Amino acid sequence: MNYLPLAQPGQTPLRVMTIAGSDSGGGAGIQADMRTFAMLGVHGCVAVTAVTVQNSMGVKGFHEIPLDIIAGQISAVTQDIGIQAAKTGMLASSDIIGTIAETWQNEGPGVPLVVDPVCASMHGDPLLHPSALDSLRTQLFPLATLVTPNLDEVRLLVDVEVVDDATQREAARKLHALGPAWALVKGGHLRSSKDSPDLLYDGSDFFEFDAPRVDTGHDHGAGDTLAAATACALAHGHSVPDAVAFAKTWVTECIRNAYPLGHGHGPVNPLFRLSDGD
Ligand code: PXL
Repeated sequence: MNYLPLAQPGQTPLRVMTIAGSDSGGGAGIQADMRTFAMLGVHGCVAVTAVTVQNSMGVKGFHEIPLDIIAGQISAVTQDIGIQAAKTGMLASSDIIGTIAETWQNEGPGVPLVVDPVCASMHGDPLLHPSALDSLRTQLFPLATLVTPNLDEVRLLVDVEVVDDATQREAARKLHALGPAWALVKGGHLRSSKDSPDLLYDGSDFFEFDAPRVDTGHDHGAGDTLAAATACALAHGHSVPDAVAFAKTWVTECIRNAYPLGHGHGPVNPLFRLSDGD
């Protein structure tokens, strides 16, 4: 695959921030984001929103980080290091979303923001309080360059059951109406298709991205990885369709190279690039 250009040794790379939760099992969340950032040659910065207690079998619980510490992490980084893109993942609560939205309005204008509206783990364990859905819709989505829900998140956010191309388009329209510049409806969970068709919409044009569905049984962190890679490509100045195309290729390779871990689901594997001969 064609990668993003790397900084020269000693040169400061582009910086991308993840605003997301920690996964003690190391498969998803900020751990997944930082692996993709590193493997794509950007310097990753972090605002931790919550610390989950989890392993390959599921999420046992989580602790939310105090609001001033979340806002402080974002401001400390933007005011000193500077970032060229950011992504959000697990945000846990309505208060956390409100804090991030307020902080981003001060610190983030002009910086591309990818909002991955994480609601639950792949095991169905909640990662966002149901009362926070409205804050996502009304406070964070209008600030987003791109939102990247999967089909379960689409159902919760805009009440559309995506079963085919027409309903995927309806979902994209409803998501876009909530205010993001672009909406990506990920089709990875669309069981009626043998592929993984993603649909991108900017209010006027639809862009389709197809990739073969790779069923390894180990795809923990796939959504995080797609959003993280998209943010990296946006940091490099790519258009949203080009950034999504790049990220889709990246996550497909990460899924193809996933490995078993523990007794449950293993993670997608960005480290495949180390043995890629690149
Ligand atoms: O993959 C979504 C996700 C994001 N962030 C954290 C998670 C998960 C899934 O389990 O644990 C912290």
